Amino acid sequence: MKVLVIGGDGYCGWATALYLSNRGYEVAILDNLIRRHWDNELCIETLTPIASIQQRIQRWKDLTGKTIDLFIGDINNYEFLKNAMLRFEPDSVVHFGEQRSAPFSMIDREHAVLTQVNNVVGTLNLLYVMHDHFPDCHLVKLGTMGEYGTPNIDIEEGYITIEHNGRKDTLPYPKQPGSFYHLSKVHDSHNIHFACRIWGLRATDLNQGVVYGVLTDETGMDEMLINRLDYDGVFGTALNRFCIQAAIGHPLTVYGKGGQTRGFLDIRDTVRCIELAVNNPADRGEFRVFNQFTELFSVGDLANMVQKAGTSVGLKVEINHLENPRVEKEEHYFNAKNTNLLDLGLQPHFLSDSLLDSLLNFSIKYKQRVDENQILPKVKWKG
Ligand code: NAD
Ligand code: USQ
Repeated sequence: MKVLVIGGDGYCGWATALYLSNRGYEVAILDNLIRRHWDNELCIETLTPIASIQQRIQRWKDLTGKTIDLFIGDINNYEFLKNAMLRFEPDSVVHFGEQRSAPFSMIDREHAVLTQVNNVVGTLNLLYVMHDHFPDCHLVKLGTMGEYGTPNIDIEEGYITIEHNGRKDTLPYPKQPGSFYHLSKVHDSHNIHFACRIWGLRATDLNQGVVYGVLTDETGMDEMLINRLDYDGVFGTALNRFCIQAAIGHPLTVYGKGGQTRGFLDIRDTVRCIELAVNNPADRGEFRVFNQFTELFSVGDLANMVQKAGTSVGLKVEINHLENPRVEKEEHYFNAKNTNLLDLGLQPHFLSDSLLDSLLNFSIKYKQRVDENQILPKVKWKG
């Protein structure tokens, strides 16, 4: 099966491209390398030293004999996207290629507009290429758990059945996202759902939780294949940041009370979930939604777990409660369903088993690369 990985130079995309290639899929990566450019603009760097995409792909070929095709360009450029798709002729497109940081989208008007145009227009272009040239291709789109926000009722997988004034219907689950970035994902979901309804496309929206970890079987094969690991206040995510903070002796940066609860998953489960979605395509006209996370934690729980793991390897880990730069509930109900991927055969990795190996030890290994000035959050939701 031919799988095009859009955003394949990024954190989730690179791990996924190698995993699928290793499992015998014919893989191509499409990426405009804009993430590397944004890092340069913000003067930030991944903790791990990543090679260029060309070097990465060459080393993969040298090690395994497997070829990954490369298309460098922007999916906001319709002609480029169409031509790349026509050349590769994918059976499935896995779409990771978006601006994915909530703080980045909240820097100012320009970054909010950039985020929404990049994400919404890119996805819309993809829907049109599929409609015009690949109506049978399966779109596996990375959405986010944050589309739902933190409602005071259980979160279903995409849809909810509602009874109202004596009538009943199953409707898209209400969305209350917490940033212009998370909103871009909601807009994408609506556009994809609409394209499935009117054109009969097939799509799976993977509402992924926060991903942690850096090691997969493939990226661990060689230093040149190493994945990125962001720890800065813009692109770094909660648990990855806490481990790196623990490694350098920086107090853990819990925002506010720390009761913010989210879904989390190991990057080794991200790649497996993608494979499960690709292998079990949605039907024609179906807009399928899976909640892609394995465990729920509050950020306060995470800080305590990192403190405990750090102490076990001789680190002195302090926890700080900073004034919250975001506008979000800090204590709330959160109970989300995640049975669809488990039913397809996902066997989760659990954080309690992998915190040290997959994350803390990596953080310790590369800690001399940390720029401490990039740790505290600088972007505030209220401007
Ligand atoms: P990333 O920034 O590491 O990778 C995204 C890649 O997409 C980058 O290589 C970037 O250059 C590319 N890209 C962006 N816009 C593009 C465009 N217009 N044309 C071509 N390429 C483009 O991000 P990530 O952490 O790997 O996230 C991948 C996807 O998964 C995103 O859609 C994100 O919203 C989603 N997601 C990520 C997480 C997480 O914790 N990292 C959690 C849930 C969902
Ligand atoms: N947080 C802290 N301290 C930190 C960093 C974050 O307390 O140092 C808190 C935030 O306030 C928030 C929670 O941790 O309540 C999650 O923040 P995050 O930065 O780890 O994740 P988020 O902004 O939600 O975004 C990340 C990815 C995004 C993905 C999303 C999945 O960057 O691409 O869509 O996780 S989810 O959160 O499920 O929507």
